Amino acid sequence: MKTKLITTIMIALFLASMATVAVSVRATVVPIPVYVDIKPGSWPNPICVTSKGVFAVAICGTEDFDVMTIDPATLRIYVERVTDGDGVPPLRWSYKDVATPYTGDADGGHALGGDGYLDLVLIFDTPTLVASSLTRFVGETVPLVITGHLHTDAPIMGKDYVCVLAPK
Ligand SMILES: [Ca+2]
Ligand SMILES: [Ca+2]
Repeated sequence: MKTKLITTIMIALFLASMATVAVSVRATVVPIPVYVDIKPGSWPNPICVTSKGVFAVAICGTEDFDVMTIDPATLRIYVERVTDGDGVPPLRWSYKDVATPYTGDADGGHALGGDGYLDLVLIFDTPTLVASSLTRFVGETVPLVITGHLHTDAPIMGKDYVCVLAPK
């Protein structure tokens, strides 16, 4: 009887350790990289720290990536390596071809518009982003990161740069 109890406990411990392994494997899933264009059709992407408006960010569709697979409600934007809160969620979104993936130097960009592939266009509140982290970067070009999930739960990540302007 006692042996049976010990065996049961050992099986339970084994299953618990397997569950821990499964959780840690899930947590280290590498996000799918996506092309992001802040202020589509414009480069560099200026954001004034006293702006009261909104700004658009496109996640670019490509021949191999359908933006309809993204779950927009899961998306958040934040300054790379700055972790004040969990990032800013979009106010709203729509689907329109307004951007072209940029494939040049890491911190560059272009002012191209649509390319024939549908994009996910997200609208963010500028004061909310500024308040979350941007004020400390006036005069600098900083990377903004967007993270979120597809409807399948797979994580995605992309980034683009903004030029942070002082009040005029
Ligand atoms: Ca842009
Ligand atoms: Ca496009």
